[in-house]
Amino acid sequence: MTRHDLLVRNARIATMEADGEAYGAVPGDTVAVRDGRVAWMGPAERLPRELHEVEATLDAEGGWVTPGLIDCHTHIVFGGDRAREFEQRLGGASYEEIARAGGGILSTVRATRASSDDALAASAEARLRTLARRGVTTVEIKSGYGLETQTELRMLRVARALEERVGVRVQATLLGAHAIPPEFAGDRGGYVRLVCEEMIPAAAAAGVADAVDAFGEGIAFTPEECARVFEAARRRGLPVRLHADQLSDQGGAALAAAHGARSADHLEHASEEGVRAMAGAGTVAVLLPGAAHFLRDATVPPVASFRAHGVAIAVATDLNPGSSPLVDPLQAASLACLLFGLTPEEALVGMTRIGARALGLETEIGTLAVGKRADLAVWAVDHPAELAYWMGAELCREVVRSGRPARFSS
Ligand code: DI6
Ligand code: FE
Repeated sequence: MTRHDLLVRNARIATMEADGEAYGAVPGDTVAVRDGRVAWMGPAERLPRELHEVEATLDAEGGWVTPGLIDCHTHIVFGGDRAREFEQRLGGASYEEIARAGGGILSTVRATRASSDDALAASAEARLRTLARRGVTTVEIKSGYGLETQTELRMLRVARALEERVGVRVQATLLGAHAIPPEFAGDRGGYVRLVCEEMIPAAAAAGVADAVDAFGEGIAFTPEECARVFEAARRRGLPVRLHADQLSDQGGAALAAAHGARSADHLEHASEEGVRAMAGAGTVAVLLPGAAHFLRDATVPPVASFRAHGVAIAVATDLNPGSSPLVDPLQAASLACLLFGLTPEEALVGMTRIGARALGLETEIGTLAVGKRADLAVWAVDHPAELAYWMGAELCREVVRSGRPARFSS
């Protein structure tokens, strides 16, 4: 027996698998874990004999057990904050105006370049611990506030090291194409070449990136520039994703699909044609309602069209200092319902099963199924819809990662 064996008792079980009961609910009150993986689920009286001899048990006290939450789009590692810009925006300045005046992402770039690795790690760790306490067991973290090879790699290393420090599974994504840094103002082509010819190869050689992302936007990178970044990523065998059609329709959804992107993210302004292309390519739509809320943008992504064409929908926090300082996965689920019209079940499936797909991890995590990693969250709720219903409640009773309870008592 190893300490990765565990029995979760007195639980109600929402597997988040498709094609069954709502929330993938299954009968039974017990989840048995062997060697960090789900070995069996069902009623306690039918627990197979060989699974009885388990040292560790966890009493869910009648609450629901779900897969651990997956926050598949964050920018957790950064220096400083942008609270002053928040004041400016409330005074009437727009996000784009602040960005064009050299604030916005570039103000975080200045703060990040000036931060030590230890300072970056400490502030990111605090944010990640908050997410973890609130049920997150896997997080994707983007670079993108270095905009020079050395600092981008530094961010990716800090992100990866958080896996060990916090115990949350981390996927690191290179977002060198996030903004044009000041030293390349007037030489966009030169910066895109740096991303393609130096940054992506260096990140691939160092093995510090799981994927490559780009910010396709009027204030950021053109479709042609994003395409060049994607081609460089493909040459190094790295999967791609895109910040697409957030503030305007740039054809981002179709661009992401054409490059076989795992996901296109935001999509408030995505066209019908783009949605159809995503469906054809199997590209996941990652919705980020925290950004829409924080930027006070009432534009709603084409959710009915995603449903009609069978585009899978994920939901994430987009935790970042400028457009979504949201450190709460269930608030993201709640906002996805209230602002974008998702059902609570869609929002929670989007933070589990589909979040895993956006990261290419769907065979390992994202649902409760025999053989998958025993990453799970135990919730003090009577119905799974409560997870998207309460605003700001602390509902997570326990988190289990690969069969090990995390115990957040300290
Ligand atoms: N994700 C991003 O990368 C940008 N917007 C978004 O939703 C900007 C992040 C920032 O302002 O720092
Ligand atoms: Fe983002």
